[in-house]
This record gives sequence, C-alpha cells and structure tokens, in this order.
Amino acid sequence: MADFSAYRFGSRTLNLSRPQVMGIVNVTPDSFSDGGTLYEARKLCVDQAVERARQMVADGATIIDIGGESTRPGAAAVSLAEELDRVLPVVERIQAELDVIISVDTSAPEVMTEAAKLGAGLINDVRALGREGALEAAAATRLPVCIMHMQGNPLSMQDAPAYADVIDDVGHFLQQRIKQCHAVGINNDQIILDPGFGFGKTVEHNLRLLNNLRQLQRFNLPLLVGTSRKSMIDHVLKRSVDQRLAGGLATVAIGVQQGGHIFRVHDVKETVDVVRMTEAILHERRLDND
Ligand code: PT1
Repeated sequence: MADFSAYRFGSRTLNLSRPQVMGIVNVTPDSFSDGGTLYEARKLCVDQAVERARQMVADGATIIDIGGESTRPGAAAVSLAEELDRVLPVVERIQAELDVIISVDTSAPEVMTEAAKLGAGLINDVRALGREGALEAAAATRLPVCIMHMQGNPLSMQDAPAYADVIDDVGHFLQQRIKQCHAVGINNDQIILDPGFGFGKTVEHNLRLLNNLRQLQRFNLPLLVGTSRKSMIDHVLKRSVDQRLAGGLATVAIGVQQGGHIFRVHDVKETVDVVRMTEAILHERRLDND
C-alpha cells in the first residue's frame, strides 16, 4: 500500500491519507463586457474568484481548483489567449494571498507552464494530457498531475456513451495514460487518477463507477472524485443545478467509503462536514480536525 501521508504538490505538502476537499473556482464568465471596460470587468472577476477561494479555505478546502475553460457537456472551446487571461491573474492573487494548494484545471500546455511559474501545485487535466505537447509541458513543471477519463469530447460526449464494461474500460484507459506519463518522467508519486464522472457516461455508468471506485485502488495512486452539482444527481432526484447539494453530499459519503482521496466540490463547508462524519463512522471514533 502506498503511503500518501506527505503528498507533495510543488512547495506544499498534504496528508492524502485523510480525504481532502478541493474547492472549485470557475473563471468562465458569460461575458466580461457587460458594462464598464473590459479591464474593469476582468478585475472584478478576479476579485470575485479570490474572495470565493478565501471563503473556501476558511471552510476547510486544502486545494483550490482554478479553471478558465468550461468542460461541462456541450461547452464550447476557449482560445488559449482567453484562457491565459482568465486563469493566470487568479493563480497569482491566490498564491500571494492564501495558504492553499493551487490546482489549475487546464488542457493547454502553455497554461500549465505559466501557472506552474506562478506557484501552482497541481495540474488537473480532464483530457489526461492528451493535447499536443501537454505530456511534455506537465513533465517539465515537475508538479503532480490529475489524469481523468473521458469518452469523446465535451461537445459530444453525452450523445451516446457506451462501454463493454465501464469499470474495466476506465481502468484500461487510465493504465495507458499512466504508461505515457512514466515515459516522459512523470512518476507514480506525481499521478492522481479520476474516473471522470459525467464525462461520456450515462447515469448508470456514473453510479456504477462510484459504487465500485475501490477497484481503481489497485493502481496505488490517489483518487479524485468530481460529482458536485452534476446532472447524474438530476437524473436520480430531478433537481435543478442549485438544488443538488444533498444529492452531491451522498456521493461524497460513498466516495469516502470507497477510498476516494480528493473531493472536487462547489460546496466546501457542507462537504467537509460530510467527509469528517463519514470518516468518524468508518473509523468508529472522532478524528482530529486537521
Ligand atoms: C472532474 C471535473 C474536472 N469536472 C476533474 N476535473 C469538471 N479532475 C471540470 C454534468 O453532467 O470530475 N474531475 N473539471 C466539470 N465537468 C462537468 C461534467 C460538469 C459533467 C457537469 C457535468 O452536469
């Protein structure tokens, strides 16, 4: 069994032998230009992102995931220049103002490189370093990477997801990607795995992956779980995106029981409570609050 009690994220270290909560900070405004100048709108957006991150850290998040490209089903692509403009100022401000690990949610090699220079501690790529130059760029940062399974691409992935066996298929995909990481010098102590909930999967695929997450433990790598506010909750409960908290917390409780290490969520405070309570149940005792 691998020991994750002092997992390195660049200059910072985290105890992944206890489940950790990653707070989501999206920097994907519908429009920067609604009133005022573009410059003022961007600054306001950066301020908002930093304040959200500050609250999440106060609520117990130990990682903040910053993303400038929406990857939810049907989302359109964003230009490299736009992604850099959205993400880098937020990375810079959070690094200066908060004591937290910064994760950058990107598939763009240039964003990985520049964010690492500004102090990011984790590269989170839903395309599993599949873009041209991404493997090499990620390797050069020496940072850990989260590699996620996706079937298809965000524009079309929900059209007709199909698997021989979703657990086997996701496992085989991740195994291939791990090999490619090793080939460029990204070692096991720098690889985090993610089954990619909602990325080219039916609700049944997602439920099966969550209920069998433990099977991905065979890689002896940390597991990241991202189910927060996703449509799989709507498919079970018929809830709009702002009414999915309880459903999401149920996925976190099961994710903890199944051995998940990092939970990527919008609702940090509630998730930290569920993680702690679930741990107490599993260990049949109170655990330290750190
Ligand atoms: C994720 C994830 C991510 N999810 C990682 N990064 C998103 N490592 C962005 C829906 O069905 O799970 N792991 N970065 C957001 N993507 C989605 C996908 C959002 C599906 C919503 C849905 O509603």
